[in-house]
Amino acid sequence: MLWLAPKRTPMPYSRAKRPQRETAGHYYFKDYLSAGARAELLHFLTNIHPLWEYRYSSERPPPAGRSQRRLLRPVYWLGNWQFACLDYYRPPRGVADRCVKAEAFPPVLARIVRDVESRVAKLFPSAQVPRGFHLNTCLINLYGDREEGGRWLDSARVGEHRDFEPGPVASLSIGERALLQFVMPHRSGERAEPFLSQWLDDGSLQVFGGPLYKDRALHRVQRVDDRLNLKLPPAIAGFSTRRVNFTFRFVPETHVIPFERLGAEARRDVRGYVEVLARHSAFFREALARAAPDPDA
Ligand SMILES: O=C(O)CCC(=O)C(=O)O
Repeated sequence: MLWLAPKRTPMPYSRAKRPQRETAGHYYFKDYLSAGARAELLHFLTNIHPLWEYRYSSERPPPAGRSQRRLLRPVYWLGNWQFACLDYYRPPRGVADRCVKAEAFPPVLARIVRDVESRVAKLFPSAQVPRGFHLNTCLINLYGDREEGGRWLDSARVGEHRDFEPGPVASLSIGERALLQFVMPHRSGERAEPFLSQWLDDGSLQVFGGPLYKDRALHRVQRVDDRLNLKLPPAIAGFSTRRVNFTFRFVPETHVIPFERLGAEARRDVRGYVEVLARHSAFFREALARAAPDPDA
């Protein structure tokens, strides 16, 4: 019997043309992490206390048309903390009161960052690496299932977005593999076909930058495998982690501000989070001690 392939309906591509697969600007190193570094990272993770932030401040109403929600996953930041309620770092306009000075990288991450920076210097033309480039920011994303009303729901994904920090970004993965996709900007509600899909394996390093991957394209985490029954550290009430991703980014130091020097409104927005962090962190305890007390407390 003749088997006919089903007729394909053409994808409704948006205004932005989908590029052919282009690798300049995207680099993947499958077995990057040594067993020793992996063990050190897992040990480091057992001692952090991530926050499960809300998207907007509880001090101010969400912008028109938006509603308050918790992020899909708990996070921890090193170098500087970009609180969701301060709307992250968005140069050129969104730079003030966005990046709050945070703890330094532990030795294992400092070593990795030195190596990644030397790879970046070799992989990217200097025009794509900003002056003073230094991966001084690390976002630790925890992927897994969250408990809601007695049920466990898979929330291991990230919607399409761009990382606005200037220059290349690098990401290191531990645990179950994740499918990361790059898509071109498109009309909202339209399903965008990826022009590059990359499985991010346990122990892998991905680096991307340049005009296509960093400036024009969006990326998303489409899904995370669930095959190995992993429960990665740290222990978090109501959350079970099967993948951890560390992304390294560059924020110019002039835009990183200590908690105590935040504007009054931003300080009010994040004070509760800093108080929670201070329960386990001398760094944030000292930041709180230097800040003027909350006048309403
Ligand atoms: O988890 C990943 O691999 C990507 C995370 C990501 O897209 C981000 O932190 O901006």
